[in-house]
Amino acid sequence: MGMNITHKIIKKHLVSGEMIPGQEVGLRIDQTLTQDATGTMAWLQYEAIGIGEVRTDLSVSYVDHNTLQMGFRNPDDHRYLRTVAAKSGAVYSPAGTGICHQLHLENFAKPGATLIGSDSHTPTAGGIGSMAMGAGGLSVALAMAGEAYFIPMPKVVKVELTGELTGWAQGKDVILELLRILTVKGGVNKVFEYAGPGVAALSVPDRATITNMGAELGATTSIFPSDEKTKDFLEKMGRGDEYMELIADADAEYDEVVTINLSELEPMVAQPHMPDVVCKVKDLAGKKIDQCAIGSCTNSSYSDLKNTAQILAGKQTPPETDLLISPGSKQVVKMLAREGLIEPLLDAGARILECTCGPCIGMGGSPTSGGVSVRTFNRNFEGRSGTLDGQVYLVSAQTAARLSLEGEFTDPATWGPAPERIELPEDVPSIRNLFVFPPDDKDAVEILRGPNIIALEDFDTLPETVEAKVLLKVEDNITTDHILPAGAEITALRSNIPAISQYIFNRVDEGFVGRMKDAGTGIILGGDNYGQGSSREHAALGPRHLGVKAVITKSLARIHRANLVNFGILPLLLVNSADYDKLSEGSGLTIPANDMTPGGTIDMTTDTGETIQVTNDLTKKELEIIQSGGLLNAVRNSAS
Ligand code: MIC
Ligand code: SF4
Repeated sequence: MGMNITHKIIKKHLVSGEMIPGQEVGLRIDQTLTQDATGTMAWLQYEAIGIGEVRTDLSVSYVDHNTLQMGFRNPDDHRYLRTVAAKSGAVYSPAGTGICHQLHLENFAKPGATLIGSDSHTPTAGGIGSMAMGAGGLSVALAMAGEAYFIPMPKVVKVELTGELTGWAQGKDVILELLRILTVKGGVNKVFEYAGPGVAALSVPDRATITNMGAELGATTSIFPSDEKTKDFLEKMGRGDEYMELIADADAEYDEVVTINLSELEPMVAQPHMPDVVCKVKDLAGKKIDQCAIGSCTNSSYSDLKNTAQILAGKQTPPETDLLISPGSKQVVKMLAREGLIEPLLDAGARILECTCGPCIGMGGSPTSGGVSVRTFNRNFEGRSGTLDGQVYLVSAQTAARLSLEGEFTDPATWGPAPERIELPEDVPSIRNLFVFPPDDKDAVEILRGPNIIALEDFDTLPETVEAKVLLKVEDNITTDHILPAGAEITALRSNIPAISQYIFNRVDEGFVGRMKDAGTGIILGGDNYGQGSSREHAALGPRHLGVKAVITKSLARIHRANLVNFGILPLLLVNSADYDKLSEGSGLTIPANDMTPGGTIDMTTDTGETIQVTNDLTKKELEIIQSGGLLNAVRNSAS
């Protein structure tokens, strides 16, 4: 029987387990990436493991999320990341060089390699045929130390692409269509593998947009074949020798199949406040637009911004509509500058920002009160823009550029001829000199810290019986942005768990932290798909610091579930979803934690004497990790 691409890569990297969907597999990891917002914790944990030099083929530490450097905390973080990378043999990418995923695609990602990153959009590198997954910082730290990465063996979904993109339809519209069909929880523990006659014409940046936003399906990752387009991209990036062909066998089997006819696609838009609330752009005609933002790891490539410049050339945005552009990398900016494409952007009224995440994570560029912001990003969760009642819509770069001129949503049928589909130039300029490669003499490097960089505390083992109250009850699809918001003020505290913990759930329920402090211990009750979105392990570390012992839900998102395990919080699943309604804030629960077995069911009792059954999907190893108080304790125990 033939193999699909996902199975080929997993087979080559398998260090434990069997490739049976749902069973735990351990994978050897070739490359890792970290970014500043999650990276300081990841690197502190890496130091705590005490391994010396990284044992991967390549580890890169990017600074792209918070580069505002307001006050000492943020620049101290950057200096720590630079020095710890040099000491540990990792490559460092300074603030402003570009967004981690765009830079990794251009400079380091390899077909057939495994990559994990402490950022949920690491699957961007799937556009070049890497098996690239988002992970918690501790999992990345362990991978840097040469340990395997453990995941439930995913199901493989074949996304059969037929036809060809026409008119204004772009790669972004492919993934928006998939989100419309499958929803934000449709991809948990699945890999989306793209195949079919429609693949050949899609450029690597278009493919990367699609695999990037596969994260919004909750997927383990998404991947494209490595073919002639990949070869051309790598050659133009000066990395032709890293090309290898990687295609599925003709008789490859898949667990599921979804078909999308590219010829039928038209410009799509995700409406507030979830990436799966998708409709056609034309359906919103007449809605006024206050702001357009072009950029982010989803849509900030040379082709996106060249098209933007072409669309804006000779025109100007109306005064009511702000236009912000954050290019994905300095390489993109160099290409635009060389071709005279910066001037039309400036003349149109665009504000060109640094090559960073910027407005995507609420680092400036927040919309006005209740303002409509049309963005080329991947997430439009409530409040993520920094404006709690901001109305964020997600579209392609070409759609955003066109709409920025109109100041309102209009029907694409009125937009005139679509911009050309852009190929990379033959002589792509290099920015390799901007990366800081590790020195030969690592002993001479001193790791520099700052007063806001606080080493991780030691956590207790799990009690035999958990007795605590439900101190927060939340609904379905709670994101890690709900659990711990981003933005400049809070993100500056990512290296200081006691300080950042004070913001846990503050936009959902301001009283939660106070209740946790009064009680000293507590339980969170969630609905379906709890913890979707970002990989930030602070959304588990913060609750752990406050004393949360268990998170009881109908279902959990993959990366957040792993983070709960890593920090010793019990992830329990209601056997009967209807029991969710029986519990409320203040319900007292007794959980016989010691009676738990992998996959087994236990009876919790409530303070009103009711019995509620909960189960778990933990492996033996994961259960042991939780019982020892988290993964760092478990690693230390096994070393002693
Ligand atoms: C995001 O897009 O939500 C982030 C900010 O990039 C996060 C990482 C973080 O919270 O630092 C992610 O996607 O994992
Ligand atoms: Fe940065 Fe936004 Fe991409 Fe996250 S989704 S890595 S914040 S650009």
